[in-house]
Amino acid sequence: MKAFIFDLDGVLVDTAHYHFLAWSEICVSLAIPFSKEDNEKLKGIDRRNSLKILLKLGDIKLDETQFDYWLIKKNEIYTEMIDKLNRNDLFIGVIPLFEELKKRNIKIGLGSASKNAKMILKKLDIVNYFDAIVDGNMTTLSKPDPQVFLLNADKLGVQVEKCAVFEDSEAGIDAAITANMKAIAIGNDPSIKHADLVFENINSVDLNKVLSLYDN
Ligand code: B16
Ligand code: MG
Repeated sequence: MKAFIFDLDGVLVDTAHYHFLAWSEICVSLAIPFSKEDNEKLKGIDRRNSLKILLKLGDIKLDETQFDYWLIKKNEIYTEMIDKLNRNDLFIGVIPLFEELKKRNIKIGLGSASKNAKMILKKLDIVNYFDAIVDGNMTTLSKPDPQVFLLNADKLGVQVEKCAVFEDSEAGIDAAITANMKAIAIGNDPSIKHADLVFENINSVDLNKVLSLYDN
């Protein structure tokens, strides 16, 4: 039994861009200099830890109440931005790949750091494709810790060596490697080049190349 576990933001849908825009607004309010390069360090990192990274960047200290205020604010901005998300926003190639995996009896998992993952899957109308969903509400440790993927393998009942993880973030690729799973990078950022395979986007995934990573 094999399983392919997909990250959500930046792999199946371009919500990574909205995370960037929402954090940019927060950074303007807090006068933190924030670039696209800085944003790479936030990909795959949960909300709390993302804010911690940004505060360090701006050398800012907040008390707990202020910290929670900006967390809530960021999520309000982000969820408003993705309010109109629908099936057309899926990256090209997602549905054909999922259909092919179903045909081949390869299980499909979702491994996302996002607490909004289920809501997004519903908007995209793809919930039914997944054999197991693990999101930021079910984990206590953020990527690069492998918890999100290990929990997924457990739910799927598939051995870690038989799982391939599709990720756009350095933290996610590192998590997959630590989990002893096959690490498939999606995108062209230099920080994910150390994956077992790299594809520019989900539409260019070569299934035979991924399957050639398996012994059988
Ligand atoms: P939320 P993924 C991650 O999702 C994003 O890459 C990351 O930028 C975001 O901070 C994190 O989810 C938490 O998201 O604020 O919606 O709970 O890439 O692991 O699917
Ligand atoms: Mg991602």
